[in-house]
Amino acid sequence: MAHEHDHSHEEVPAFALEVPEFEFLRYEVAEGIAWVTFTRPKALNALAADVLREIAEVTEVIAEDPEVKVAVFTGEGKAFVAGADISEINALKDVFIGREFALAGQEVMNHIAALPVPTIAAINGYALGGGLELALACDLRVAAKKAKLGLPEVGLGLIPGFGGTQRLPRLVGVGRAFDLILTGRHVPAEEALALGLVNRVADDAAAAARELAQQIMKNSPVALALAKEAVARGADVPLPEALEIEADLFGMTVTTHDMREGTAAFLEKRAPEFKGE
Ligand code: DAK
Repeated sequence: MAHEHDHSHEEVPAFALEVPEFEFLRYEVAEGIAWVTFTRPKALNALAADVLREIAEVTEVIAEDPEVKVAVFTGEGKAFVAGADISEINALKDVFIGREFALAGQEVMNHIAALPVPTIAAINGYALGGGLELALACDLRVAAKKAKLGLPEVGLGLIPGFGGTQRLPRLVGVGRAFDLILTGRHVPAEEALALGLVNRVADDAAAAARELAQQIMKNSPVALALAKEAVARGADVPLPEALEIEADLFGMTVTTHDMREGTAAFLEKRAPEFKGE
């Protein structure tokens, strides 16, 4: 069930969400899952500046949409996203503009990472350069068997600039990150699974992402948001401070309706009905 984009009616219900028109992606919400599909398959969904702008916009829509419980990013055609747009990068000359370019891209990836709902990259095909960096900004990654993942920037005389040199070692460890970043090779899905770079490999990435989202959505939405916050904030600070963050957020769970309901349902041997409160 997609959101209606019809703005022609005078009377818009108070709860209706204003969804902007997108040119390079499709936004749909069905059964609690927001699907963001990149729709520029002729350019292998490369992240031109206009595409990055739309991704930033769609993260705002997702964050404000109360119907969304999980967000999935995926691509049309044979690529998830084949990187930043090489033709735009080729025109860059100035060191400061280059830096601004990286900061702008990083900010978009940060918007994805900061989404309050769990996020999944359904990697349907090539996830290279900026495409892999986008997938790394998601909480979970599922890859189609035929997918290829990599950071080929050094082969272009570049380095990853949308978070790849930082998020990849945090996810898979420095040694494995060096392998990918220094060779620039395309890693097949099965190897990506062994490296811990993806969480699942399946014939159909979107179907696997839906299944994963459905498992996640059985749980308390409040607990999911707090768990995500604990992992995200804890990852950037020393362990003693990280454990304090965990304790603070744990403390918040005990005041929620969802915790009363989840624990009561267990004791009463029934399925919980979470309200997300
Ligand atoms: N950008 C622009 N166009 C792209 C593209 C890309 N990243 N990737 C593919 N395309 C275009 C191709 O040019 C081709 O266009 P036409 O010739 O049809 O007009 C079309 O998409 C189909 O691609 P191919 O014909 O190449 O398709 P194949 O199946 O033969 O090959 C491939 C698929 C994925 C192996 C190949 O397309 C490929 O190697 N693509 C480039 C992958 C890549 O190197 N990606 C990393 C880009 S670097 C920075 C910050 C961040 C970054 C850079 C700088 N600064 C701060 C400065 C991040 C950089 C990157 O992401």
